[in-house]
Amino acid sequence: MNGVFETKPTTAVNPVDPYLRMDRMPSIWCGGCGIGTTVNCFTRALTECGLDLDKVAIVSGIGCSGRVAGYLNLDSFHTTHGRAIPFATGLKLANPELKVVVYSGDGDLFAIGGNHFIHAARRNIDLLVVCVNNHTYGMTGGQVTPTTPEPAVASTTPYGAFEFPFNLPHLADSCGAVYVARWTTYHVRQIARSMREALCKRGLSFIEIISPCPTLYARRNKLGDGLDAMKYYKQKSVIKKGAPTAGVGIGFQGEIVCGTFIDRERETWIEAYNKRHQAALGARFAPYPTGFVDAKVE
Ligand SMILES: Cc1ncc(C[n+]2csc(CCOP(=O)(O)OP(=O)(O)O)c2C)c(N)n1
Ligand code: SF4
Ligand SMILES: [Mg+2]
Repeated sequence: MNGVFETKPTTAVNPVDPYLRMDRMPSIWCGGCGIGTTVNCFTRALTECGLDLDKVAIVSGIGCSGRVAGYLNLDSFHTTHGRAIPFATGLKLANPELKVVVYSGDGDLFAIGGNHFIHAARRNIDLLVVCVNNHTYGMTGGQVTPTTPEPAVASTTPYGAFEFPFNLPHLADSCGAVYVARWTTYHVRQIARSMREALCKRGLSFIEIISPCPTLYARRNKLGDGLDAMKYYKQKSVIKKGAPTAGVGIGFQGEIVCGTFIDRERETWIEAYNKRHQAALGARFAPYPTGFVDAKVE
C-alpha cells in the first residue's frame, strides 16, 4: 500500500439472495414498505433454524404481503384470497414431513380468511402463520380491514374507521395457538429470533408483524414515510414478554406491546387424531405419520 486504498471488483453475494428468486426482482413493493424487511428476517431464521429447505413450503394468499411466497426460493404456493390456511392444511396432511409456513396480510388472513385461521388454531394444525399487519388492504387501494384502528382513514372509511378492530395475538391465544408473538418491522433481530423459535414448534404458531404501508395507509392518515413509521415504532413499542394478550390491542398511533406472549405445548391435530382412533380401534388402527421435522434452537 502506498497510502492509497485499492478498490478491487467484488463478487460478494448478499446472503439473502440464495433464498430469493432473483429473476423476479425487483419486487412490486413500494419504497418504505415493510414487507421486504420481514422477508429478510425470515431468510435469517431459515439460515439459523437448521431445517432442510427441501422440506419447507411457503403458502401465501392474495395481497402485497401475499407476494412473499412468489419471491422466496422455496416450494412456494400463491393461492387464492383468504385460502392460504386451508391450502397449507392440506399440504401438511398430504405430506406431514413438510414444515409449512403461511405468510400473508391482515386482510387476507383475518377478513376473508378469518374463519380458516380460528379453526386451524383450534385444531392446532402444525403451521407457522406470519401476518404482515399494515392495517389496510394495500394491494387493492387502501380499504379498511379488521385490524384498522379507530379512527384511521381508509378509502372505505373517509371519515375514519369506527369498527372494533381485532387484537390478533389475543385472537390467536384464545383459539389455542401454541406460540404467539408480535413485533414491528423496527425489531428485525427479534422477528428473526421469533421466526426461528416458531419454526421449531409443533402446532400452530402465530407471529404478527406490524408493518408500514406508506403509499396508502400512511399517506391517507398523514403519517409520513417509511422512516417516520420506524420512528413511531421505536418510540411507541414496549416489549412485554408473557403479557396477557387481552391487553395488547393497538389504538391509532398508540402504544404497541411487543414480545413473545405465548409459548406452550398442546397436542397437534394429527396427534389428537391418532390418540382418539388408537383408543377406539386398537390394533386395527394404522397411525397417521406425525412427520415432525426436527430443527435446532440454540
Ligand atoms: C375473492 C377475492 N376477493 C377480493 C379480492 C381482492 N383483493 C386482493 S388482495 C386484497 C386485500 C389484501 O389485503 P392484505 O391481505 O391486508 O394484504 P396487503 O396488500 O395489505 O399486504 C383484496 C380484497 C380477491 N383477489 N379475491
Ligand atoms: S401498497 Fe402499501 S403494502 Fe403494498 S407494496 Fe406499497 S407500501 Fe407495501
Ligand atoms: Mg394489509
